[in-house]
Amino acid sequence: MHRLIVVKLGGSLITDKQRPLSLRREALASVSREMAEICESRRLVIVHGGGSFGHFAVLRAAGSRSKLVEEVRYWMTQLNLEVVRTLRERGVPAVGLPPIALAVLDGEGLCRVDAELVSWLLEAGLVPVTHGGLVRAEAGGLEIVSGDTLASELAVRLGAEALIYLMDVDGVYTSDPRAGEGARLLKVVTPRSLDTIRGSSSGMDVTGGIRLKLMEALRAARSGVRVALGGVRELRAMVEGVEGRYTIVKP
Ligand code: ATP
Ligand code: IP8
Repeated sequence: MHRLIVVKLGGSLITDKQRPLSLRREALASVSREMAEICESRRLVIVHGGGSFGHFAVLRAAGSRSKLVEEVRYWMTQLNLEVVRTLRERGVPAVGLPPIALAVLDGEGLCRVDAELVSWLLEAGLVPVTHGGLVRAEAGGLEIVSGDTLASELAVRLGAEALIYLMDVDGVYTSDPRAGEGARLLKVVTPRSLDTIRGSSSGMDVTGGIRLKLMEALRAARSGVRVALGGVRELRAMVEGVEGRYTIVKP
């Protein structure tokens, strides 16, 4: 079997998280070209974030559970369709896969994915494209799960060669690189350095921003997956695991 890469396309990369419902079409097109290139040598699973669609939809629901389901399903489906369409235009055999059909939250609140379904799609030569959003909870009802969590769970369950978190910045910094001067790019993040990292997200965000991403990255790294976080420019280096300007996560 070909080696497998799981890529989380950050909502900060494919949308403008400062402005509701704003797609970054050029960024999405250029990342889709890179995805097509990865497909030439690897199997690929893509998870995208909510960006200014998902996080906006949650805010728009203003605390109503039924509105939350309605708004999040609608806007995340729209975003997923845009992502899948752009990938297909670049030659990637992308198949949208809503998280509600893929994952459940177990009794302990842990996210469990249907790895068999994803394996079947991969065997068929397809590229599953799921996203952060609503999943069923065993305790009842539907809950929001971040694409960061789905990506790490998929990478662990499918035994991925690498898990790559693509963002609109070059990796993890000592503090938010957009918030002012002085932020330094970290080459390596370990559990020990986690508490020294400052910052949250690039705009509207309800799932935990950079902190959740690092917790999920560490969880996958502990299971033996190679984990990198960075920008599109260094994607190939991250796929091959060679030196570059990005962050790696070590258990
Ligand atoms: P989504 O959750 O919508 O998929 P995402 O995964 O791309 O979005 P965010 O959760 O918004 O990403 O996190 C990335 C953003 O976090 C960057 O745009 C950056 O400005 C901001 N940020 C805050 N603190 C840091 C930090 N210490 N290092 C790197 N980025 C940081
Ligand atoms: O942006 C959350 O997924 P994330 C999706 O990957 C939402 O954290 C808020 C619907």
